Order: sequence, then structure tokens, then C-alpha cells
Amino acid sequence: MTIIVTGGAGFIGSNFIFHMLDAHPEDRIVCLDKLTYAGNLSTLRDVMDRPNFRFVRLDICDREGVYRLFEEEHPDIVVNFAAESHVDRSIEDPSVFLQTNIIGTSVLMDACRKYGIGRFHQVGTDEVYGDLPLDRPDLFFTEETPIRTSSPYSSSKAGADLLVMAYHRTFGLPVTVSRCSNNYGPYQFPEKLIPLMIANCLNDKPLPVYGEGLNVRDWLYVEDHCKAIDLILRKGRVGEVYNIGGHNEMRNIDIVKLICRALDKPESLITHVTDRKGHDMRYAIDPAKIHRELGWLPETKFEDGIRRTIAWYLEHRDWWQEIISGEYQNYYEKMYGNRGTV
Ligand code: NAD
Ligand code: TDX
Repeated sequence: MTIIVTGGAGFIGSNFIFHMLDAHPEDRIVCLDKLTYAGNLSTLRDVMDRPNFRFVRLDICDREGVYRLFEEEHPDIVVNFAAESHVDRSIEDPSVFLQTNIIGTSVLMDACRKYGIGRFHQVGTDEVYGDLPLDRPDLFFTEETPIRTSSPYSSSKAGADLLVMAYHRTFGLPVTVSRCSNNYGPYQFPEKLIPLMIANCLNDKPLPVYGEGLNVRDWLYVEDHCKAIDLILRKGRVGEVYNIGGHNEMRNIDIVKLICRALDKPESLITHVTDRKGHDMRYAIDPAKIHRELGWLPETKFEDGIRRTIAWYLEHRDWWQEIISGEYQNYYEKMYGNRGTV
């Protein structure tokens, strides 16, 4: 099979490519990525020369380019990871989120219709369900939970999901959608909570916790997410949505304190800063459907996953130091420079 993986130079896409090349060496993987600020070719260095791997620099919104690639490759499956993925950036400027996340997804699906496809899989997020209150630990997001977004990011991802389901119903495109909780692990861009706090700790910089840090996220080790998508591609039912999460809810402040302890840094580095606008309180996935239908369960315990992740960032300083020494400096100054403390 030939599988086009979009956004494969980013965090989850690259981990997915590593998983697929190991688990299914008979398949050919074509990575399509625009290499935005979040894409990093050095991440794919170890697989670049594999005979069953090809990298193509391309924007998913570039219709001609995408059609040409489909003509060349005749893919059996497309897995769409390509997206603008950072909530804070979407609050600064929503437009590129609408372009890539919605228009780009429609271009990919038009190509799938034109050239034929076995499956189009959309990598979605639990953020499309909005948030849950902290005082109702009995509530979880199921696949039936109404879409109720908070940020331009989650709205653009919800728009994409709705379009994917519409292409299935209207055009009969064989689609699946997964909606996953927060991922962590190697190669995550250091704008996201866990790698940002690790990098700042290691550089003895303040650790900017939004508000009181009581917001809850449901953390899943990236490899478990990749295995779930692989399973959906092979055994999932067409036209279905699958929630992915591991019942691992944690408050932001507890994650940051844990990172301080693991790196032997003082909690006095923690600085409570002005909250994110529209900040979602709690995400919590009910993964019963994917467990029941496909037998998926997360394999990595948080204690092990976070230890491995911290060790990875310690062993791969070059990878993230290179990132944070460039354009990232301007981003950091813009986001955190004038942010008041609370
Ligand atoms: P990321 O920001 O690390 O990577 C995104 C990748 O997409 C980058 O390589 C970037 O270059 C590429 N890209 C961006 N715009 C593109 C375009 N127009 N054309 C081609 N390539 C483009 O993101 P991530 O954290 O790996 O997330 C991957 C997907 O998973 C996203 O769709 C995201 O919404 C979803 N998701 C992420 C999480 C999470 O916790 N990170 C959780 C659930 C779902
Ligand atoms: O500096 C920070 N300080 C802070 O307190 C950052 C970057 C984040 N936070 C908080 C905000 C959130 O409550 O930490 C929590 C996690 O933040 P992010 O890492 O930005 O993730 P989140 O907003 O939860 O979204 C993530 O999960 C769902 C991904 O970025 C999305 O792509 C995915 O869809």
C-alpha cells in the first residue's frame, strides 16, 4: 500500500511515520509537508534514505501540486495530520488556521475523489467538544457529545471534521475521523506545555503557567495515539468517528511541578501569568468505543511516558536548542514578553 501522510515533519505525524515504517515495512510512506515553523526536516533524518519513504515539500492548499502528487503516487490511504495546531497562535491570527485546517483538508479530499482512494483519515482533536466543568468529574466526551468550540483553532478543526463527514455522506468518500486528547512525547514543538516547560527548566527560565494552572488535560503518549490511528486505518468502520484518550487527567500546575522535580529545579521558577483568552477548563475523553470495537487501549503509563519524554529532551538538546534559537525568540517575546503576572 502507498500511504500519504500529511504534516509528517511535525510532532505526531513524524512519530506516526516511524511507527508505520517499523510496523508495516511492506507499505510505502509518502510524507507531504509544507515545512512551516512547526515542521522540521531534521526530525525525519533517520528515515529519509529508506527505499519505501519519500518526502515532498508541499502545501495541502496547493491544489495543482496535490493533484500532481496523487497522479504520481496513486495513494491507497491518506492520513491528514497537516494543520496549524497551536491554540495561542490561533488567538493571535486565525486566518492561516482557516486556510490550512479547513481549505487544505477540502483540497486533499477533492484529490481523493478525483483519483480514488481506499481511505481518507482525518486526525482530529478533542477540543472540538469544548470543555467540561471541573466540578463534574463524572462527565466525559463521547463521539455523541455536541461540537461546541472555544478557540479559532478548535473551530477550524471542527470545520474540517464536519467537511470530512459531509464528503462521506454527499460523495461517498471512505473516511474515518479520530479525535484525540493532548499528546506528549519526543519531537513536540517547544511552544506546547510539556516541552516548553522542560526547555525553560533546563535554561533556568521562568515557567509561565496560565492563570492558576488548575486547567485539566487528558495526556496520552504519542506512540499510543499512532497505534490507535493505525488500527482505525486497518479495522475502523468507514464513516465513523473514534475518540482516543487514556483516562489520564492532570492539572497543568501538577505537570509543571513534576517536571521541576524530575529536573531538580526549584518550583520558584513557576510564574503565574495572564490566562489564555477563552481558556478551556477540562478535557476528558471517553475511549469506550475504540476499545470496544477495535480493542485499543493505551500501553504507556504516564509515569513512564513522561520519564521517557524528559530523557529524550535531555538527550536531544540540539534538536530543540536549534528551534528556540531562531524565529521562536520573536514568538516567545510576543507571547510572553508583555504578559502580566497574576
Ligand atoms: P505540529 O504543529 O507539530 O505539526 C504540524 C505539521 O503540519 C508541521 O510539520 C507543519 O509543517 C505541517 N503543515 C502545517 N500547515 C501545512 C500545510 N498548509 N500544508 C502541509 N503541511 C502543513 O502538530 P501536531 O501536534 O503534530 O498535530 C498533528 C495533528 O494532530 C493536527 O491536525 C492536530 O490538530 C492534531 N492533534 C494534535 C494533538 C496534540 O496534542 N498535539 C492532539 C489531538 C490532535
Ligand atoms: O506556556 C504555557 N502555559 C500554560 O499554562 C502553555 C504553552 C500552555 N499552558 C496551558 C494551556 C493549556 O491549559 O497548558 C495546557 C496545555 O496547553 P497546550 O500545550 O498549548 O495544549 P492545548 O491548548 O491543550 O492543545 C493541545 O491539545 C489538543 C494541542 O496543542 C492541540 O493541537 C490539540 O488539538
